[in-house]
Amino acid sequence: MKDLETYKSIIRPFLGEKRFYHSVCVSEAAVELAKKYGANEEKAAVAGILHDIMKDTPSDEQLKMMTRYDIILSDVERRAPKLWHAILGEAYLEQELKISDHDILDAVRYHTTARANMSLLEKVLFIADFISADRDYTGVENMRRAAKVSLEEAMVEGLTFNIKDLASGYKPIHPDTISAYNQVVVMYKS
Ligand code: DGI
Ligand code: FE
Ligand code: FE
Repeated sequence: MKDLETYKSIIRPFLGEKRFYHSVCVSEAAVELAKKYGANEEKAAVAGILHDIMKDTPSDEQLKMMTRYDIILSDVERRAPKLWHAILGEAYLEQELKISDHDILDAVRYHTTARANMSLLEKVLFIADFISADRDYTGVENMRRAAKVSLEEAMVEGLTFNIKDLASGYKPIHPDTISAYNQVVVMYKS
């Protein structure tokens, strides 16, 4: 694994100004959460800086790259282009950047949908993406409060926010998102 500054310069040409700044902010937020909740800080920083590496790549290019990496999309995934950057991101990091650390690869892969049985680092990145310094959506203060309470509280709030938002626009909800939601809600809210 290379150091954070090297990965910062690797992602720079892939991303616009705003997305690059977002990635730096998510990396910093992930380190803060890692410190608070005992995850590996170096892995949190790297996962944060790399998590959206494919986000500014045009959809048609993302599709071509996914074919190249033999990625087969489910029906829901095919209909939800916003999920592609996480799926493709993992493959790109593994195949091209030669990252072999599965904590980091999984954190990037599941940073958008989440899933059941997430690792500490997966949760840290998922939540860091919600509360990074560049975020200003309605409800961000509630998410920042929840992240101070516990990772589980933040997961419940984040997943509930996502599912409400998706359903209100009649968007398909990925089965991993539903599984993650059911698990945290059953464990921590009932
Ligand atoms: O890449 P970011 O914008 O930083 O954040 P992200 O990777 O969490 O992407 C958020 C987008 O992904 C947002 O527009 C909602 C969408 N999304 C998240 N979960 C699902 C989803 N879209 C669909 N269709 N289904 C999901 O389960
Ligand atoms: Fe993302
Ligand atoms: Fe992001």
